[in-house]
Amino acid sequence: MIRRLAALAAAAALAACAPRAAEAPAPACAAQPVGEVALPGGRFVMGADPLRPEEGPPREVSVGAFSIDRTEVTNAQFAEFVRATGYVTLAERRPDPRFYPGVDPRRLKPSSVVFVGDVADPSRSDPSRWWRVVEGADWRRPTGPGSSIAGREREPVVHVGYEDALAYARWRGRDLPTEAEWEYAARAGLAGARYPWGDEPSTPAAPRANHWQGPFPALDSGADGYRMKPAPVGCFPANGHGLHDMAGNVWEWTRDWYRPGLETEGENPGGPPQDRALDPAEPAVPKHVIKGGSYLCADDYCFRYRPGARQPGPPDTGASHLGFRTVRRAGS
Ligand SMILES: [Ca+2]
Repeated sequence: MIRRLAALAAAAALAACAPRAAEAPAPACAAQPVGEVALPGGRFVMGADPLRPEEGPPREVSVGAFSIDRTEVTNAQFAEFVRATGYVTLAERRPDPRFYPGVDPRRLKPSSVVFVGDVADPSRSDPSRWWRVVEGADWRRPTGPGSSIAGREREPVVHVGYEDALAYARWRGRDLPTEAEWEYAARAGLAGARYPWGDEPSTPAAPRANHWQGPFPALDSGADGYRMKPAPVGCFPANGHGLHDMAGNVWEWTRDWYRPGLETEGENPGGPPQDRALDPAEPAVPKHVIKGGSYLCADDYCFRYRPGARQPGPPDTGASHLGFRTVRRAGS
């Protein structure tokens, strides 16, 4: 629970019962893209044009050939995994008191971090106002008891911790991407571009990603068709590699350990070793890099639905805006 409560601070940077606002019609997305895309790999500039200190300095790295899922893993796909294996996610388990010294074991209950919103925090200084640790929230019950994923089978699975995502990937004979692989896939050859599709912003007339429109956390207008919620995967245009939702929708786990600044180098970089992982806001907890931003990213606050953006994710903590996709490396 300590980590989950502390995760609220990290979640703040990632991202209100906000007043109801007119919601644009959802973009047409009749057919769900499926399968994977084989990428040749190669050299590219990672962290190009950094807007925040942790995103740079830019550096040229190379990745080998790999395939990557066209979309984020969906609730339907994760349900198939659970049916086949009986897997129980971290959020569904009672946290082990050994890993939470100093916490009353009676407080350690299955739970996850849910965005609940707040309209009354103009300073945006207290993320606990719009995030809650909700007992009983998990991938099947995204907002807690009483909620369900019925009718949301095509949405990305959320409330999955790092080991949950990795277990799914292993079941499919695959892996989670390294940060370099993920960013190479997201940039799709557009060197230095701000977004996976280029430099022009997404607009309500031609939305390119599911993010937050309006002042955060007071009002998401939903001008992209999805107000304060994930979209079904593949509803927004693919990038040049045929990959959907590499910006926005939900954050995605990567294998790399997080440090505040790029240190990846050379060929097939995998980030620093675990003992060098560092989130300055919570130095005692090694965290993984998460990429891509989410439906909560607003231009006036988070603005991290960009390939170069990165955040630390506590491995034991899922959230209502965090999912993943998988890769398979050539020869593996
Ligand atoms: Ca949206």
